[in-house]
Amino acid sequence: MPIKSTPLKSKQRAIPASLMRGGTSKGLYFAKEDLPLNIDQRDRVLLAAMGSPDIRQIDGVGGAHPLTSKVAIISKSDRADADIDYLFLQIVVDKAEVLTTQNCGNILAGVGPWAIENGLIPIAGDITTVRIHMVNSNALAVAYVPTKAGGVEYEGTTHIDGVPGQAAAIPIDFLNIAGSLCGALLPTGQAKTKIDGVEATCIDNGMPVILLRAEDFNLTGQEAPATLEANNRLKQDIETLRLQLGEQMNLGDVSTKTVPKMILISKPKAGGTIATRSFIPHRVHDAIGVLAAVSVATACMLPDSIAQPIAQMPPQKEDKTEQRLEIEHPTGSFLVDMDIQFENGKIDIKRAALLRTARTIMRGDVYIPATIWPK
Ligand code: NQM
Repeated sequence: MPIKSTPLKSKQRAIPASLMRGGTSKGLYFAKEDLPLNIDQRDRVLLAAMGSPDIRQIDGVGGAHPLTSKVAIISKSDRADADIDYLFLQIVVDKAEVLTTQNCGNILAGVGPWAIENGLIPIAGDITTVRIHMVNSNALAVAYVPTKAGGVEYEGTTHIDGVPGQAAAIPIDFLNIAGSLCGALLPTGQAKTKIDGVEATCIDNGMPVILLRAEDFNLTGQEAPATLEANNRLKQDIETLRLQLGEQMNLGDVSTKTVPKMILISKPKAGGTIATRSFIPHRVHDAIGVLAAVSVATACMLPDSIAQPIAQMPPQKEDKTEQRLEIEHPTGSFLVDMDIQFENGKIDIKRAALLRTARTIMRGDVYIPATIWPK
């Protein structure tokens, strides 16, 4: 006999939520009004929903990895230039910490579909445009969500590396993301910074990242994430540089922050622009973050960065302003369209655009013990 869905007579607290894949990440998406207003209480609720702190997140829906322990909180925006506000929260797997410093461009990919499916944005033809205010970095993104047959269309023919199969493309444009958290595109004031005898490029075009040459650490740059994660000496050296450069990037003490990300760069091996291995900042990404890829692509175009001599730049497109850069990562590559103009020594970033896919996996209530947020 089929099991009928009946209201749960539970003493737990039920909170409406969707479990979604956004790009190569996964997490819970909430309406702001469904969570406590008080931030400490909100964070306790999110930790319980995900099952943190616990390396297996066994008592919650978190996937025991930073890329699957993420939350989006969404509401209507009061801004004239945005339809919705999106706050990203990283739920630390093994610590009782909820971090809001960084933004996440992968979870962002699910925000437009969620806003449409939950009635915040009306469908507007075959493609519904959603203007998103990214609260963490106070920057704007525009997502073009396929909505052909009166609902969000998830099936399609776009493959993104790091996700099996194909899905409907969600093109995303980023508008004013330079200096998103550091206040400047080149927060150390230069495209190349020397520290402890190593040259680095510190850049923030949507995500603060520090680029380092893989060869400076006696690596090829093609190592598997697990090999890099097992190299304790390397992780220590990279963290020492991160703590020092984090201060220089106007991020203060970054010992408990997830930014800046540390990215080892090397010559491309698969016909792309540059090869990467990203520490985010302690686990190694199986692919690369969206805004991290935009920051790397930007560095490849900057004279004097350590990335430019390594990058194999693609030919310019016909309109002569935009270039498509292919950022290689452990499970494939990531395409970023960049339009950067240089005038009188000034860098003018006109546009960064890319494609993601997303999918609603489950929708309903996530349950937490009532003692955490009494009814
Ligand atoms: O850089 C992982 C991810 C991210 C962040 C991380 C991201 C971005 O892959 O915009 O998407 O760097 O922590 O989801």
